[in-house]
Amino acid sequence: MSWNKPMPAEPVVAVVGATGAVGTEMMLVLEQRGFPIKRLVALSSARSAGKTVFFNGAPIRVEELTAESFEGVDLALFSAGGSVSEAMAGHATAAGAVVVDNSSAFRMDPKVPLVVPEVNPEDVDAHSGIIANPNCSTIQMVVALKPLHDLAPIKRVVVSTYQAASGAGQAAMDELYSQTRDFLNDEVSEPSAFAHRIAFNCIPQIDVFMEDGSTKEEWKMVVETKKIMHAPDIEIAATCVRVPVLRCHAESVNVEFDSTVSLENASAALAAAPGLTMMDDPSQQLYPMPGLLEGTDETYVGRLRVDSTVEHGLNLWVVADQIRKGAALNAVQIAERLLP
Ligand code: L14
Repeated sequence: MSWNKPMPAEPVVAVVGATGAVGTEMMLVLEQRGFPIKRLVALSSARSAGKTVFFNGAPIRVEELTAESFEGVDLALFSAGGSVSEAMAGHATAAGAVVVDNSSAFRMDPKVPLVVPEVNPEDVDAHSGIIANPNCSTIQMVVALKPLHDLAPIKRVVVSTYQAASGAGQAAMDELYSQTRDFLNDEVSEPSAFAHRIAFNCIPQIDVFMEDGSTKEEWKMVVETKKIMHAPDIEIAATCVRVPVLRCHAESVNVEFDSTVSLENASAALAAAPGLTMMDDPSQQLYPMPGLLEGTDETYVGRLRVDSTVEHGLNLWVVADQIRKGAALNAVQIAERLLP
């Protein structure tokens, strides 16, 4: 089954999870990019219903999300966690809304396109009501891998992530702040958003553990990258680590190609790639840093160099804002592809 209801030029847009870190950013990105909107519907759990959010300067009362919330809605941006998406996305599509879902609920469903507009924009066209927004760490990695893979097929990737608190939501960002303050005051505060103290620490666990000893976040980077890049043969080894940074993820990425890729060609291809900015000048100590790129829209690459320990290898360092390109911006870019 494919989707044959045309998207109006000025859709009615619902944001599910409108009071969360990503939902708030989604509304900001819609506003900043001048997305044509007839009416914005802000939806949340009962806990946050009744709050006021602002869109284009106008106050909007947040409504409680129910199965009936999608009447008259053309486009629904979901960012309220996997279980909410599982329970409610079907009600949205049944009401005629196209869903762009930021959770991991549908990403690996073969009927659901998983899209990074710089990499596989055409996959949007085959949707049957739901389009999935990839995991944040995957998004920024494939933005950088795609132009390289177009130069010579990538055989293997070894990635280690340095992930910001924001991936775990606003409460996790708040915990990083308050715990840091407590730590400096010699006070011990109990962790709640993370399994362990995040202030002055790194935690090598994001999401739950799988049977093979990897975490689900690591598994997502593997399977999602293959799906987005249409490259089932790329081998990927991932280690995902939470670091005490607010909202940009960084990644050390080691890439092994089938054949030679010169540093010059790689650098030129990355510099020309959409959504990507090279920030790479060792003589000026210039490279992207997660603490200094908050609020930006690009994926930044630096530290590009040859890995001479393998036949055709490169190393790079990739940084992007997790709430923007890693979530809200990518979702809105997908939504833009749906407009007539
Ligand atoms: O799969 O805790 O969208 O940083 C994004 C961030 C899951 C966990 C996803 C985190 C996630 C996550």
